[in-house]
Amino acid sequence: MNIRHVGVVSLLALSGCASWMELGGGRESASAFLERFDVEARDVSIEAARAAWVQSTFITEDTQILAAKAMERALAYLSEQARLARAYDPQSEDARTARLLKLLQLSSGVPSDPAQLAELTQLGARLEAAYGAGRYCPPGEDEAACLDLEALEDIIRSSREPDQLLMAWEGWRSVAPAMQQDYVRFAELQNIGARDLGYADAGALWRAGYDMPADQFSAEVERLWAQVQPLYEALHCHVRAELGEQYGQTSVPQQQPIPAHLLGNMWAQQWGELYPRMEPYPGVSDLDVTAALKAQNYDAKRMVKQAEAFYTSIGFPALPQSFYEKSMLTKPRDRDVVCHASAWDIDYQGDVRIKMCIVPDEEQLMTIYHELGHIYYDLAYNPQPVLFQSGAHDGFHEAVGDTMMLAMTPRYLSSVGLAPEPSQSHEAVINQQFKMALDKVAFLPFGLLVDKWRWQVFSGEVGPQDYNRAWWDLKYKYQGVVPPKPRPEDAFDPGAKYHIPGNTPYMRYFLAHILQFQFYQAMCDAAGHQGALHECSFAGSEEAGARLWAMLQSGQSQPWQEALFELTGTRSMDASALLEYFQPLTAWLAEQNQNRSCGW
Ligand code: X8Z
Ligand code: ZN
Repeated sequence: MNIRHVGVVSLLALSGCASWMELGGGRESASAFLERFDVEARDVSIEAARAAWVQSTFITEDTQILAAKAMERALAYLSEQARLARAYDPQSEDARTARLLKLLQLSSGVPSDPAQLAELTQLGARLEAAYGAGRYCPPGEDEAACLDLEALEDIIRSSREPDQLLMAWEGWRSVAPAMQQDYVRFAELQNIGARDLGYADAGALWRAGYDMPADQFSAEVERLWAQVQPLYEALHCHVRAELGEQYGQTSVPQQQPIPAHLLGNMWAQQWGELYPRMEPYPGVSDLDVTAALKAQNYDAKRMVKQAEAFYTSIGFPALPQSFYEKSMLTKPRDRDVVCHASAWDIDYQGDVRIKMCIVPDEEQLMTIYHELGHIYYDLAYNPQPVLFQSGAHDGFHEAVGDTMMLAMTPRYLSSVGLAPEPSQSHEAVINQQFKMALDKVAFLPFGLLVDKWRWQVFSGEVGPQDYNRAWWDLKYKYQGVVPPKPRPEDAFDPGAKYHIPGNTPYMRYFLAHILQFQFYQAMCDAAGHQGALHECSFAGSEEAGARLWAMLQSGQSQPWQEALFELTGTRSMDASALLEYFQPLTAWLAEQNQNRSCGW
């Protein structure tokens, strides 16, 4: 059970009172059981969500304890219900009831021992808080010189001084060693829960959530990676050559992996920040959205309104007023918060919020689009029973907002005043594609490796002494990046990435980066787009919006293959839409790399 993203939890733990069976009622029908569960589950999960919201937006020891307690109650209720659900045979029920039962039966995965469950939720809350409140204090300086993640990320994004970059890169990682011991135990406890359900370990449980056998899912992931790997390697080759020119061949040796602190992102996961310094055709079609946001004095709320306007242009509803009242859009000055962006559906019926520390730049604007994708998914499936209020699979949830980003073509940006009149030249196309690839293609191996690491940790293939070595082995193998300097003995670098202490599964983002191109292609078709895929923007097309909305409304009520089929006409995830989109860039990169020796 992913305790941060539990989704469904509830208050009325039957353990505290006589169960309905003991009261002599006989066994409820499956549908009566599920109806009662739906009512009760809302109650406890809403309480847990409110406590988690307060913890994340006001980190103190007290909020941490309260959030852990609420989560513990919720999970205790949920696992008890999941246990009771196992008394029913889905085979003898109608399809809808059978799916609800199956989802509930598999929805737990926490230890049944109350002391272990309490320990699990406390560790979860403590890890989340440690990340959120993390700071790097340069040695020999006073408190005022300490830097939080946002300040350190700022340096990684904008500095071109290797020493500064190294300071920020190493500095942020200094928050993680203190987490390792907690994380070891946290993983152990999750394994205990998964084994109670009959899974080999927590990784196997996570892989089981995709409407197909877990082994087949692993094979699917490999297949998708094989489709996109050549494009990633071509991009890597070109970026390495460019960085070699900028920092010198000694700092960036060609034919070797790229030092991770030079890629403009704290985790080297998306490289879009490098764009201005390696624009393929300098000055052709200005795509500097950050400069436009700053020049026009955009603030956080206006950026969110801007994103909302995109969604309403495709026929999605306006956001509820409470969204603006209850969201946390900027970083409060007076307290620690978890700045990592997230979207929340507090009550399963319209109390939706986002939590972000928005500053006016392009990356943040894109993240707002991403978060609103989650919010609209929530709003669309709110009429469903809670057990169906999830993405068709978790990658679908992550893909919705990203699909909108693909439709933010230079023409669209120009129409909203964030870019000048677009140029139609081939040079302009390459510029735009290169910029998109720095985010979307560069991300793919990172999206893949985070859970490859976690799966190895859960299975025991990698023990605590090897956590860091295994992390960097994967970074080397898939991304072709290396740490700028040998890492210290006690380093726990995975802990410096939010989703590890935050316990959010990560393969969803890899899948989303494939799926979003499939969604985009289908929406472009619905919008009647003719011509090359990368030229399409479905902004303003209610036809495109209606197709997507229909899929969002179905939530997790059907296997994801069916949801995908309704939108795209195919039942499998496939990278061919991504490859089609990047065709012009693929040809251009092949030319650029002609006399280079690629790989590492
Ligand atoms: O965590 C996120 C979102 C919230 S679901 C901001 N993303 C991943 C990350 O930041 O590592 C979006 C892209 C990948
Ligand atoms: Zn997300």
